[in-house]
Amino acid sequence: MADGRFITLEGGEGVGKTTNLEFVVDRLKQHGLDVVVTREPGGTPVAEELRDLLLRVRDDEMVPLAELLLMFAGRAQHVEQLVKPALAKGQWVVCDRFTDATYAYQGGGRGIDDRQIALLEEMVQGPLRPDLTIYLDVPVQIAAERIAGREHDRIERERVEFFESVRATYIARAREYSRIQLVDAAADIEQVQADIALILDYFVGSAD
Ligand code: Z5A
Repeated sequence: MADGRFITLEGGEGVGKTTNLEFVVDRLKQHGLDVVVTREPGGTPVAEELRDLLLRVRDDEMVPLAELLLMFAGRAQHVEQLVKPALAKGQWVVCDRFTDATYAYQGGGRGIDDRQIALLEEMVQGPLRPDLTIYLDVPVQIAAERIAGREHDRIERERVEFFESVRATYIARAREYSRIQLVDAAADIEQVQADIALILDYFVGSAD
């Protein structure tokens, strides 16, 4: 049986991950692939409960280390119960956010040292890393305008500087890791999806 592949979608809030997730899945299915769609935080019942805990707006402040550990607690459940078994069955796993988001939000945004994140990444994932990451890049102001009318969760209520640091971290990681493909997602949706299609078709072609 052919090995599965692990594809993640990343970006700040409002960049179009939800909008483009379905497009990614359909494109992979057109290639005849068996696709599983999931998300983080979340993806399994326990991890979805932790997601609720992480994103719910409350009066009591959550300290950055607690936020980091909860992200990885949910990831441990998700990786063991869903991601690894699906990959072992030869399925292609498409995940809305993964550990690059931890480096961007808890690292870039909250200021937690990358080495602490890397320790947890190793503990929870072992050698598992995404095979391909599509990073949707949109300037913070434009993304904020796109989701202006929505109710914001706990993390979405952060200041502009927080989201600028998140974006800068994603861009730096896209320069560092060749698996991370940056897409200009401020362009119109047809152009964004044409760019995503090119990346996916090339990736699928080279994965045979
Ligand atoms: N988080 C973390 O801190 N650490 C971690 O390790 C992980 C996550 C894994 C939940 O993520 C939060 O968890 C997130 C990071 C944190 N918090 N924040 N901020 P999420 O993925 O569930 O939530 P989100 O990032 O806030 O998703 P979102 O708000 O739903 O945004 P989106 O899915 O990227 O955007 P969208 O809903 O597809 O599009 C937004 C609007 O723009 C919509 O009206 C679209 O029609 C429109 N749109 C989309 N594309 C275009 C283009 N190209 N042009 C014009 N308009 C467009």
